[in-house]
Amino acid sequence: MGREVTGTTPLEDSAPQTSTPSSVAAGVPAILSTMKHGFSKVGVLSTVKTLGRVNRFGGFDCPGCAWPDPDNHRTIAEFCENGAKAVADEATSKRITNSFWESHSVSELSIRSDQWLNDQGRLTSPVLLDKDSDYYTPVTWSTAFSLIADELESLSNPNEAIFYTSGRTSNEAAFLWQLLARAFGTNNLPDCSNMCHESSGFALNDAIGIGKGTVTLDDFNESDLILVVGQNPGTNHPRMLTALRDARANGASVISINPLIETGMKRFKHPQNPLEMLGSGSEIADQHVQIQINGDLALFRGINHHLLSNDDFDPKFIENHTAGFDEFKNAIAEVDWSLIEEYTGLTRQYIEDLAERIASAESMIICWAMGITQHHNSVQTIQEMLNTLLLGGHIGRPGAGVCPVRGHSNVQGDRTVGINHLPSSDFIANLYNSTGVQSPDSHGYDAVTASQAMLDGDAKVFLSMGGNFLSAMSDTKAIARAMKKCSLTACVSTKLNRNHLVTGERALILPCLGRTEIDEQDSGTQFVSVENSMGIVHSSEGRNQPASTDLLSEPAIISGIATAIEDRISMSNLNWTEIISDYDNVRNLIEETIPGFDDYNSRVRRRSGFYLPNGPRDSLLFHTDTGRANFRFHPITAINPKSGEFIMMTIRSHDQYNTTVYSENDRYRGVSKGRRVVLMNPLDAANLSLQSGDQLNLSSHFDGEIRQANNWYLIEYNIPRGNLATYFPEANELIPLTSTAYGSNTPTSKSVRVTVERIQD
Ligand SMILES: Nc1nc2c(c(=O)[nH]1)N[C@H]1C(S)=C(S)[C@@H](COP(=O)(O)OP(=O)(O)OC[C@H]3O[C@@H](n4cnc5c(=O)[nH]c(N)nc54)[C@H](O)[C@@H]3O)O[C@H]1N2
Ligand SMILES: Nc1nc2c(c(=O)[nH]1)N[C@H]1C(S)=C(S)[C@@H](COP(=O)(O)OP(=O)(O)OC[C@H]3O[C@@H](n4cnc5c(=O)[nH]c(N)nc54)[C@H](O)[C@@H]3O)O[C@H]1N2
Ligand SMILES: [Mo]
Repeated sequence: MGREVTGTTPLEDSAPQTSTPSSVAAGVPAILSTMKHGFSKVGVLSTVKTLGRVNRFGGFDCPGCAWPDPDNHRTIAEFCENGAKAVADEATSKRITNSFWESHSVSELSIRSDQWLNDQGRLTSPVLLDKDSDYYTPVTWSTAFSLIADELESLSNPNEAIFYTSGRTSNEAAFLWQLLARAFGTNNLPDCSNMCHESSGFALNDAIGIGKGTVTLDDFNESDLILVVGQNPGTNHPRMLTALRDARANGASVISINPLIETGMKRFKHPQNPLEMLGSGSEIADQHVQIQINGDLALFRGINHHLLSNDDFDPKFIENHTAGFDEFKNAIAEVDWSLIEEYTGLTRQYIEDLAERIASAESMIICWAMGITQHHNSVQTIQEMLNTLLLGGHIGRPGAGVCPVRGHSNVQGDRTVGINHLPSSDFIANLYNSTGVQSPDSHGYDAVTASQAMLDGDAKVFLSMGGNFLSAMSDTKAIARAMKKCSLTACVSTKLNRNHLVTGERALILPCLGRTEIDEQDSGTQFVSVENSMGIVHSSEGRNQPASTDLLSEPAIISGIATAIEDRISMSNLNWTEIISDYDNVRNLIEETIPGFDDYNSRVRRRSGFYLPNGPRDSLLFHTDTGRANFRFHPITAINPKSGEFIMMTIRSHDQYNTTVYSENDRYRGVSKGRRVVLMNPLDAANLSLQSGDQLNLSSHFDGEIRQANNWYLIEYNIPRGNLATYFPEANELIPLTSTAYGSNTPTSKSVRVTVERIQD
């Protein structure tokens, strides 16, 4: 029996419904939506119990996003609609049992929607898809581990194996995962941040010597001005709206810079505040800068030029803490305003007025997310925003700094503890001293180069710790070919996803415990730890009964694989079973390897955890080539559409978590009952004699190649002319694998050149 699978999402056969976008975020509809998702999946009583444990001291860390909790009052669990959905999705009472695998072939499953796949519930026991079979069948854990070990042993070189990580993985599991990869002999550790904030890490490391943000939550209360650039917190970081609301109440201004006027940036009603629920809510942004897609480098160049021309900068800070100022100043003494206006879609006057607002702020924070990191010039854009902060001395003082808002709840922690395809020599030496494992010093693959290696036959075993690489990566059809060329693909997962269906010759699904669940090991009940977007490390302990008695924890699965390999080849002198019998052992190894984790086991048991050291924030210390914060100059660029082309961004709807689709409802934007939609400016639509509801085919253009994806529904929407928006992951097949950001190699998910063609009915 062969398998017929494509990897792309199925077409939709009816037009979506549309309504006016909402004017206020959260409020009663958020509570109703939570109840609908929670009660239908988990049941009434369990929903209330489970939600009561999210982000409390002694409870588990919300798997929703990486936004931090207030340091001292985590006991009052803050209600968050989308956090609740993420929790309910894991705590669902539905199960995928052995009879499911008997009655559904892989070919049949592959034509189901992402929502349907996720709706089948939690995975409950390990299953194997054997050579030429179209059906997964149950296997024991020990068979699964030996099979992985057999495949790894048969490789001619350790670099033919890939160890992918997604950012829900705890510090403990992530540390062990990279230890396994390195003990086996490879740095092939691509991870979801390669598709996410890699551009931020790259730009910040080079400019300020740390790849993370420099603010704490308290800074929001002391800030004069907060820029939220390329980010939709109402959907993706809902608890950030509380911080923004409080900042406004304390006198800050908030400016949203975004091609869309996102509802969460308009007004917000806190669902736990009865007075707000009755009123019209609080205004969040006092200005919406409706910039064209990828115009941000040009915008900040215009701003910086204006600040310098008017001597609006902080000479003392620049003198004492920065390098490269004179070069930067000279390089931007003249700017081409017509180019800036063309790329931003804003007038010179408008940009100069904005610069004046920035000049008058005593303290400023710049927040950003995927709207900035997923373009060709992301690294350059981030460094230009940083130049704005450096000009005003907005680093390392209260109310000021950089705030790249992380996505997955522990993506920052995973990187901190060693998930990195480019390990530093210090890290390699420390790892050797603490574990005896000698990491190779050659660079491993990132997400893009790993895909190319699989396509070229240079990598043959793909192992993934969480995530859904197939659907999360760009160029879905290419990734599907890459997966199919592998001899083994094996995914450690909680829920069914498309990567389980587009596989190597053989495939394994290894079901694991989720954050919400009790983790018992030989020494007793364990907790894990995570790092949020502001560098605070804290514990997370599940309290629900596991979804099945056959689940293993992520650390136990890694230990199982490692032990099976050690049976065949000598890889390390580690006793993997002993290490995971008590996660304190893993934390001790982390403490010995990574600076900043002193007394890990005692400090992580403190109620609010502990802050990792942060040079720029703590003491204006910059571990850069110059020992100072670097001004960096880059020429203005933007993705230039050819005549007839649009620039398309691929974004998240309100009811999805990355590739996991909860429902076909994007409530704030007024789109429901369909996801295969294209948002287009009404004037552009009229120009092409199109209107809402029309069906379109989309073609993307890159390097002389054309990719086509058919049957999209047009929705006229308030978006700049020449720009389009579609949802991820449906549109990923249009994003070319080799179209990536300079420096960070992140797929350009927000800058896709496309043409549209109407389907005649
Ligand atoms: N509920 C929920 N929460 C999540 C996630 C989820 O899927 N669902 N995902 C998590 C993850 S992994 C991440 S990384 C974050 C993602 O969080 P976001 O970055 O907020 O997610 P996106 O939907 O990609 O939104 C990007 C925003 O950038 C804007 N944008 C696009 N292009 C440009 C541009 O060129 N310039 C500017 N200025 N703006 C632009 C879009 O209009 C959109 O508002 O959320 C995390 N939290
Ligand atoms: N076009 C486009 N593509 C994008 C983006 C975009 O904006 N546009 N965003 C990119 C970004 S920012 C990111 S971070 C990536 C996300 O890429 P990934 O992290 O690879 O994808 P997710 O959809 O978050 O992974 C979902 C799967 O994780 C598994 N899972 C959930 N919880 C757990 C757990 O606790 N343990 C384990 N082992 N597995 C678990 C479930 O099986 C679920 O099906 O996608 C990227 N892709
Ligand atoms: Mo992300």
